[in-house]
Amino acid sequence: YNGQPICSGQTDVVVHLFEWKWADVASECSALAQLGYCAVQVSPPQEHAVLPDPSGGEPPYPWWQRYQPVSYALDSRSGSHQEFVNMVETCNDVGVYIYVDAVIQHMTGGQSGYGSSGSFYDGATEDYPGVPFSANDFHKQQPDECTTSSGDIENYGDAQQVRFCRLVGLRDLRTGADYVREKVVGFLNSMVDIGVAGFRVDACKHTLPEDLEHFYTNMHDLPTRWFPAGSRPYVFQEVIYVGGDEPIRPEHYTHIGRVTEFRYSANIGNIFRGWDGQQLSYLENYGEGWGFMDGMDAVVFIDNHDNQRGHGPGGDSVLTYKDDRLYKMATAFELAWPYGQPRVMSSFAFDNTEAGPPSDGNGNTYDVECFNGEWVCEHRWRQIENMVGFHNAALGTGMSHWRTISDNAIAFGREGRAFIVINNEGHEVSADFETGMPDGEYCDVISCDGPTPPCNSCGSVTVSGGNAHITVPNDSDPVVAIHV
Ligand code: AAO
Repeated sequence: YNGQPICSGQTDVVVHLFEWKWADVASECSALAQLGYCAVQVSPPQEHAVLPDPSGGEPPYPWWQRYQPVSYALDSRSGSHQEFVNMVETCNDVGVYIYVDAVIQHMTGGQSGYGSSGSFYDGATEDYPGVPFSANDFHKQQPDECTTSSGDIENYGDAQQVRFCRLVGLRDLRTGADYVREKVVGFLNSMVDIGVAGFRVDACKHTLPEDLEHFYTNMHDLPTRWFPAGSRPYVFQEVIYVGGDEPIRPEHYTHIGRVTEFRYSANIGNIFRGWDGQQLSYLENYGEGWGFMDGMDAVVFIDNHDNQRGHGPGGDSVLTYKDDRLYKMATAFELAWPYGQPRVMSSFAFDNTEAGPPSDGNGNTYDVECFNGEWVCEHRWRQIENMVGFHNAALGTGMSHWRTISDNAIAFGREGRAFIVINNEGHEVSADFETGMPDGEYCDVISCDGPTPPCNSCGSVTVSGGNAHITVPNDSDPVVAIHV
C-alpha cells in the first residue's frame, strides 16, 4: 500500500469540518483551495440513528448519533444523497478532496427507531432492514467470538473482547463474513464512485486488520474524471493509543494504511501547558524520537472531535479552541514541524460535551456562519490558515537550524524554505538567529495577512547573510513565522 495522501498540488493538510452540512462544505471548498488545504474530513454520511430523547439525561440529537449507522443510504443530518454528490463534485472540481468518516465496524446501540432516512431498525434484535442486516450478521456471545457476560468490551487488555464484543453497546458486525464484507465494500464503493478520495476509518482497533484489508483492496479505483487512472482511495485509520500496555496497537495497522497518532495529541497539550514536567525544548525530536510511529504512517492533530470533549482518551491536557492562545501556538508547531500528515480541527462551540451542532429544536443543523459564537472555524483563524501556507511552502524538506533559546522558547527552520520562533516563556524573547533563508524581507504570517511585503502594520523579518534579528513579544500570539 502507498501511504501518500490524495491531494492536488503541493499540500497534505486535512481539515475536519465537524458536523458541517454538505451544502456548507461545498461553499467552503474554493476558500480551502485558496488557503492550500488538501482535503476535508466530513462527518459520517450514512443513515444514522435519530435520538430526540437519548437515555441518561443527555441533550436531544447528540453529535454522536451519527456514529450509529442504520443503513448505508447517504442521507444524514448533513444532507441528502444529492447534496452529498454536489459537495463531492464541487470540491473535486477545485482540487479539494473529500475524506469520509467511515463507520463500518458496528451499527446502533440497543434501542429501536427510525433512522435519518426513515428506515426502521431494532438494535435489540439486530434487525436493520435498510441494509439489510439481521442477527446472523453480528458477533455473538460464544467461545470463538465475544466472551464477556455483558456482551460489551470490558477490558482493553483482552484483544478477543476488543475485536468481538460491543464497543459501548454498539451492535458489532461480523466483518469476517462474506455477506457483511460485500455490504461494507458496496457502501465504500458507492462513495468512491461519486468521487470521494479517502476515508478516515472509525474504530479500527475493534476490527481485525485482515478484514479492513479486505475492504481496502476491494475498493474501486478513483474515478478518472478527477484522478489519474489507477489511483487508489486514501485510507487513514482511527486506532487510539496514548500509553499503557494494550495488546492492540497502532503499529498493527500501518501496513494497510495510515493511523491517527494519539500520542502526539496527548503529549502536545502537556508540553504547551507545561504540565507533567514538559517544556517546549523537548519538541526537538517530536515524533519517532518520542516513540511515536513512523511519521510516514501517522496522521497528527492537536485535538479531535472526541478528545476535545472528553470522549475517548485524553483529559484536561488536550488543547482546544477554548484555550485559544496555546491552541494557536500548538497548531503553528504542528503545521511547521515535519512529522505526520497534519489535520486541523474545525469545531462548533459547546458547553455540554454531548450536545449536537447548532440546530433548531428538531435537530436540523443550522447553516454555518463562521465566528458567530456557534461555529468556531479554527481553520479560518488567520494564525492557523496562514500556517497552512507555511506548511505547504516547506513540504518535502526536513527540519533545520534548531535552536533552544530557553526551556520554553524554541526556533527552527525548514532548509531555507521557512523559519519559525515560538515563545511560551511568559516574557518577550529577542535574539539573533541563523535562519538558512534566502536574504530579503518577509512578512510574519502570524500577524500579517500573507507572506509577501509590504508588511503593513504587522511583523516583518529581514534576513541578511541568512541571519535575522527576531523579537517575539509576550502577547496573544507569541509566534513569528516566515516562509518563501
Ligand atoms: C453512545 C453513548 C454510549 C452508548 C452508545 C450505544 O455515549 O453511552 O452506550 O452510544 O448506545 C461516539 C461517542 C460514543 C457514542 C458513540 C455511538 O464517543 O459516546 O456512544 O459515538 O453513538 C474507544 C474506541 C474508539 C472510539 C472511542 C470513543 O476504540 O474507536 O472509544 N472512537 C470512535 C469515534 C467516536 C465514536 C465511535 C468510535 C463509535 O471517534 O466518536 O463514539 O463509532 C481506551 C482505548 C480506546 C477507547 C477508549 C474509550 O483509551 O484505548 O481504544 O476508545 O478507551 O474510552 C487512557 C488510556 C487510553 C484509554 C483511555 C480511556 O487515556 O491510555 O488508551 O484512558 O479513557
